[in-house]
Amino acid sequence: MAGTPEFAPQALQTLRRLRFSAATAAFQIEGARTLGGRGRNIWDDFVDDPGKVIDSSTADPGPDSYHRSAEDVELLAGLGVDRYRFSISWVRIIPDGKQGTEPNAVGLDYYERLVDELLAAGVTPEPTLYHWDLPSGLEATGGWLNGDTVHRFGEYVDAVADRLGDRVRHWYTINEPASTSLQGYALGDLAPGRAMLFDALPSVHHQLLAHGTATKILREHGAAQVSAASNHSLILPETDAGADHAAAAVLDLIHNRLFADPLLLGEYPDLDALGIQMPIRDGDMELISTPSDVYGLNYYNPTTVHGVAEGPLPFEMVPTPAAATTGFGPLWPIRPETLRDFLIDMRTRYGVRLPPIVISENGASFPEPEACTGPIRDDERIAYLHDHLEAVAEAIEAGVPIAGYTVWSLLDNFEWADGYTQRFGLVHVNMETGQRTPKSSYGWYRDLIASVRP
Ligand code: IFM
Repeated sequence: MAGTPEFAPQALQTLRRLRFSAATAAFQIEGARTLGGRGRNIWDDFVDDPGKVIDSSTADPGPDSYHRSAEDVELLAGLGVDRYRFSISWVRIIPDGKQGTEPNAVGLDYYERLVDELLAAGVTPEPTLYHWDLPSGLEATGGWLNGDTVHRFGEYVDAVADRLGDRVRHWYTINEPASTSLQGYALGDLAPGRAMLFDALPSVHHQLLAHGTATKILREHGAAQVSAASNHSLILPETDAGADHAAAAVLDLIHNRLFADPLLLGEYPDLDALGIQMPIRDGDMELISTPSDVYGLNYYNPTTVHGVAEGPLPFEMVPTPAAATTGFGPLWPIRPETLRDFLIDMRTRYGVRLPPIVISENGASFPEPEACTGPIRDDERIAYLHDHLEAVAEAIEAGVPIAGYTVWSLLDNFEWADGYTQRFGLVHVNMETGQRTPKSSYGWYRDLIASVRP
């Protein structure tokens, strides 16, 4: 195709070392919110609260993968990905999330069928156990602010591992704990929609404990690879002023190090300046830092901040200077070299404690129509993915261990508070009919994967 970016031969050679995947998440693609004995989660509550989702969409039916998963598997097989990162809905398995609830066989059957279909198609399943969809019954008792949620998560993981552990060897535990703590509990723009600012931070500790708990359980069930999927961003000061540098250091602390340090070093960074005390009990830090086989890292864009002298937070996010932006506008700039720089920083910060990184999400949304009659030419997405993969290759060449790369997303889907207004898919989905139409980025990713295979 004219204008399609090419990789340099050295970059292509480097990319041969990666395993390739594409990702989705249960609430964003399944629909069928009231079927199969499924219970309610915090996103059901969020979408049913008028005004919370920008276009009032409810994720149901959305891509309707609950009924159309066979088509998704066919698309994955056509793409030639090594793996598929999907998520399991907690409330399809334990509908009320509570202690002592019998696991729901219909929910387990659904995921077992999906796993079997993937394996039959030669695609390795890599499910995520928690992608933001906490049972509503647990949010009512404090959600991730309550340490008891960790035990309930352990029971759910046990039920899933009992059913799937003989076939699934690769797992993600908790997706983007930073988004849940910062946007869900501190600021409230994601479910559960609380706005507790720094009081939200115990939710960090409990999610990390849930990760450690799940890791132990999954290992007992023979898992070969377990990891959280942590979202990170390179934080840039707006100017060289001391106040902007100080603001960048604070956001780097609470967005990046607050999650990576305990996972990789077994300790929190110094939080005294923020007046935060984590509810740490004996043995917690060992559990959280149970060695992971890989470090799952979601990366989309850098974040630029400006120091704020007085206010509830010591920083304010401002647009990053960039040649181009995604469908989200100036706060979601396209700066691929910041992925390379962030990966190199990870290696510098964590040295030999850093296991191979898997890029567990990377991708971009661009304005695209709801209905399409033929393939959509999404050259901007191709350029975004190409340039970020080039950044990954450069990081590998600079000595960062990187084992895999995952596109977000296989399908257009429900983009949380942004509803259907942001489309991330390699495959266009008509949200009225569920019809799937591969975009040109699908063909591009397929050809790239084919070209780096022996
Ligand atoms: O859609 C989300 C996904 O659920 C988590 N990571 C970021 C994606 C794009 O915003």
